[in-house]
Amino acid sequence: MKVQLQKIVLITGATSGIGKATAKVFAKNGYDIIITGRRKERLKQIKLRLEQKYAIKVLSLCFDVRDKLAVKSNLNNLKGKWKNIDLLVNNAGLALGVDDFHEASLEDWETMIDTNVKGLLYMSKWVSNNMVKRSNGHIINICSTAGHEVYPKGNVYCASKHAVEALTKAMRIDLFDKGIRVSQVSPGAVEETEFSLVRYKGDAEKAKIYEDYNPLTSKDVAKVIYFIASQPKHVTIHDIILTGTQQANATLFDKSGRT
Ligand code: NDP
Ligand code: 8X3
Repeated sequence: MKVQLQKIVLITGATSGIGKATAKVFAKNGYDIIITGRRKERLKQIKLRLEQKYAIKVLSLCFDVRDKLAVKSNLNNLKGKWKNIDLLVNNAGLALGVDDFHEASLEDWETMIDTNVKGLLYMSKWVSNNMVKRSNGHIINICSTAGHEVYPKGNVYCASKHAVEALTKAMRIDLFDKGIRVSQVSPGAVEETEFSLVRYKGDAEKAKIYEDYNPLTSKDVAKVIYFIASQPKHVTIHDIILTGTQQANATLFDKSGRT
């Protein structure tokens, strides 16, 4: 069967890390893409670079996925071909803090839940509505090994990713008979991202967590997302769990040095 490529891809959180690498892979493969994030200048630069290098079209939308009304109005205001999103990559997300449960900050918890869970819900609700009308579409959620296992001091980040895992399944069972595929990818530790710097709130020393083992790179994950998206329409990949070879699960690392 001929592989059916989607035409319009929307990637949330494309200003850095996995989202940015994913935008590049899709651009390289000829897709027109919508990139989102809160940092306007970065979005502008990425749009310029991808359009020049790959001769594709990029639409950049600057909004916070936690802002329900901003999500709705940005999606409702899409014009022409951009209205018909064929692939939504729900990537925007973050961890904040590495704290024992009783000491963690309520504000950090709320930010993680609002971004990783509610932001994903807002995006998916409005995009899937349009997909159902066209009986076509694919949603790929970025989960984590933290969506399958919990680890010490990971409490609410792990819970938010367990929610993503549940929502991927819930969305699939409600959407599969309407022609919509729902998948997820669950990476372990990934470098070439701002994940650790964000988690440690800008403390570059604490954020150096990848020095004594080889984690995944953002490109490794982007390639897997592309693989999931480029399967023929009759194939749905439910989840791909991947880690660097020096990581065995959410807690077990070989930190004897980079191989
Ligand atoms: P980065 O910090 O590099 O990227 C996060 C992206 O999300 C940025 O583009 C950021 O854009 C965007 N973002 C964060 N909050 C918001 C918000 N409120 N509204 C809109 N955009 C937002 O980290 P990663 O690339 O690592 O993270 C991407 C996803 O991958 C996350 O869901 C993360 O949980 C997941 N993940 C990461 C792993 C890792 O080890 N790095 C492993 C497994 C999963 P901006 O700041 O411009 O808004
Ligand atoms: C990010 C990977 O191990 O920090 O989801 O939870 S980890």
